[in-house]
Amino acid sequence: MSSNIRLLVLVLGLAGVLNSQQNCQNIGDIQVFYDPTCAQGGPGCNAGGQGELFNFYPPCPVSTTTTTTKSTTTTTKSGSTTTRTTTPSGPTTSRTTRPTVPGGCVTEEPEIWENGERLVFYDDFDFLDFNKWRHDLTMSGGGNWEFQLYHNNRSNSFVKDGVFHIRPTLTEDRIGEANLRSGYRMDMWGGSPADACTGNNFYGCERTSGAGGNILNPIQSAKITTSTTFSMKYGRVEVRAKLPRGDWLWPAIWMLPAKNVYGMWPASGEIDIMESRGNLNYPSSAEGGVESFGSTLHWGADWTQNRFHLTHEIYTHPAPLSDEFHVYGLHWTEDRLYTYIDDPSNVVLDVDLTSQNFWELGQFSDVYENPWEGAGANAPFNDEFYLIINLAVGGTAGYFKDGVAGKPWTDKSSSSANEFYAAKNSWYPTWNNKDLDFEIDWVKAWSFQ
Ligand SMILES: [Ca+2]
Repeated sequence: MSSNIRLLVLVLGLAGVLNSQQNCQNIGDIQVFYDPTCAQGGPGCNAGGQGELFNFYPPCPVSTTTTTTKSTTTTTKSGSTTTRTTTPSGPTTSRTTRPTVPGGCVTEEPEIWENGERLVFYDDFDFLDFNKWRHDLTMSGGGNWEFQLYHNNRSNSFVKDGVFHIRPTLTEDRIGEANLRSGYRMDMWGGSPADACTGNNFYGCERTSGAGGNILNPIQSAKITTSTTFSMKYGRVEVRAKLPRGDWLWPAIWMLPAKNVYGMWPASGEIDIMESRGNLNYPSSAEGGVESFGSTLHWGADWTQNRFHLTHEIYTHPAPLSDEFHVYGLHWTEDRLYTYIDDPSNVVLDVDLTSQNFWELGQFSDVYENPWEGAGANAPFNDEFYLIINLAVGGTAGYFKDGVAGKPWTDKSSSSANEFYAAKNSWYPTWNNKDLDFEIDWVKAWSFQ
């Protein structure tokens, strides 16, 4: 498996080198091919990187082959994509072709099967791959008036030694405390597509410190998503991660609907694989701190009617989840959705998607329309969702409960961020530890077909 992935990465990397006109590099012993049917670009480099003018490209793909080891095979075609499925699922190999070069040359992405499941997304974080992830850029606070802003900055999101880190920092360290407090206009609108603010709700793209008496978002952090690159319907997700330790940190691994086919949140659902509190001493009666995490489905006929408490479970570990890496998993079929830690047998949240539909489960008032009318018992969890990894701080939606563990702000206050920041001496020292970062070793997703 891993060698195939490395090969794919190698070929993609090679294409980048060979298509460059200016940055010829010595590519050593890597074999390259001259293929006139693929030659579309300008002058490239020769194999030794000496700068002679030839167009070298990775080899055109070899012929498509499909191997199945079980006898019952069905074939479906959709456009140029051919998929062969063995029933029941067993070790199979199939390939998908797609044109990538004008003129008909195609490249193949080998399909990788593991235990009868097809790998559809994989990132080992050898580098921060912007073809897989995009950063949110916003001060909107997740709709919860959380205290962080999200931006695309290697101080807050970076790869080191094959591990992706999200590290919270103080905004005052970038703009100064006086600017944090008053008269400083933070503009995240951006000037190009890659810079563009991703969330303007709740004044997410532009704020001025001191307006309304509030400081700017006092924390800088990061949120990455596959919203524009990858989504999936049914399958399995695993994320190997080490949770952050520090008061009022709120790390999460979750999924949102790619298309909102049943309407706005939470009508189209939300799948929270893992969310946790970074506090070391947070009472279990309030669902625990860094030794615990929650798995939750959010769904409802209206944002005021979110019935998440009916599909919510807490897992508590014998030790802080910041001490070691663990695998946080989701197994999602048409009939059942469950989350787990480390092994699929360690089930956390388990939701039967067949016994009743979510309209019945939620017992909604007739005041509301059923957004899932005629859509199947598992709606809204029957469409594409994309992946999200983020580290939030604080907020006023009740995730951190008023009066618990010395929480220095109240949710109903009109200046909760000020209250949080005024108590910096109580929480910032807890961030001064080697486990502050939210660390992700890898992310994998499989399809069952
Ligand atoms: Ca890794």
